[in-house]
Amino acid sequence: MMQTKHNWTKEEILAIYNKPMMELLYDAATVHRANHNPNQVQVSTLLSIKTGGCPEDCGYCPQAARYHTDIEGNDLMSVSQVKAQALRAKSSGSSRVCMGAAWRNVKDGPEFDSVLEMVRTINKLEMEVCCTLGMITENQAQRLAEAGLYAYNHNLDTSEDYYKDVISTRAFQDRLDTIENVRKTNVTVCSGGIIGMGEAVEDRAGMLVALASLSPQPESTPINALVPVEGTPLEEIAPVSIWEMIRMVATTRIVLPNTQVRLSAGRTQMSQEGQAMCFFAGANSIFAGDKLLTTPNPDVHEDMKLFELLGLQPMKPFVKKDQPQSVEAQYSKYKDQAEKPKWTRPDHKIERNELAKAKAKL
Ligand code: SAM
Ligand code: DTB
Ligand code: SF4
Repeated sequence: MMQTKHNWTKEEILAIYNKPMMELLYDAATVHRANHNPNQVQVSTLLSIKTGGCPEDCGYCPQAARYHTDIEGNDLMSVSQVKAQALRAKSSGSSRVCMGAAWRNVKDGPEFDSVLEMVRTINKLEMEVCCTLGMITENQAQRLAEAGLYAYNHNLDTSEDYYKDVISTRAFQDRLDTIENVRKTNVTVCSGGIIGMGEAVEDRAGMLVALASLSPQPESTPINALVPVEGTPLEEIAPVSIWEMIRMVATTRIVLPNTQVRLSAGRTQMSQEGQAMCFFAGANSIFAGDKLLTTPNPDVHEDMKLFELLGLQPMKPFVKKDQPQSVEAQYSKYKDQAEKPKWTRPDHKIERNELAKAKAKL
């Protein structure tokens, strides 16, 4: 097996990203075939277990309380609701459920205990369980691992430089710290980002430099195209072209050869042909189901028709890594620590975020 390279420079990555398209596709497909079965695609279903009302100011996000968007907020779902949704996802061909909460960070207490129970419940359905709950401490990561969590999603989202133009309520380093906490457990890391937020191509390369330097590299990497939502600071940004998405997927595949590259938000804007090019370029996972967290996603039957057309098969769960054991709550060796983690709050001002916040108050 080829040794994974962790010390990519921005220039090296830009040189790949900017290759003539046919060469880029050929190179990416070659790396893909050397490391994965090109006819298998992993299918995940997203479940927003707690929607809206988030205290953060992420410029892309419809769930930030400070912006006025049309989404309907919800308190934490119950374990039985989550189980019913997971069963639906399983019957439609998903091998993984990813539970998202609009939290800045996890707080120990009854809500986190309930999330741990959701993790045990889905793991018992023989599905991979992923959570994306914001920043977490090492103790919280250990508790999720003990409950049977398979993956934790925490995106770097963009380059360290551009991060400061998108989010003012936490720092890029906070993201890296959470990923490091997850790495101290046997939970796999899912981390990627968004393109089409007005960043330069250099920022896309910068994000890949940071992801590639993680050791080990993330086991999965979502590539989202911004879904511009009315009321958010990025509402008016023009959508990225499919060619940029293909270049980003291909470059990610080359720089992170072993990761599952997930075609994430933005698929409703992509043609079947465009998505097929992304699969050829090395994407081997999708989010399925008619909703992402709050925004629309292609119909699952349409996705399955596309799979059939292309001869793609949904991947079975636990192909890459064995199913974790779930320890029941009463046998847990970890306790609430009522920790006060030192997550930063840089609180610098981002003009477009301030404007969107002011508009929401009118
Ligand atoms: N609150 C947690 C956090 O931020 O890590 C978890 C949920 S958050 C919604 C998960 C990811 O969704 C973000 O990191 C971002 O990559 C993606 N996301 C949010 N809004 C998006 C949008 N409008 N378009 C594309 N991706 C988006
Ligand atoms: C990821 O990278 N994309 C997903 C998942 N991880 C949590 C979320 C996409 C959200 C798109 C906007 C929305 O539906 O609210
Ligand atoms: Fe909150 Fe996550 Fe949305 Fe940021 S991306 S506002 S942290 S839910």
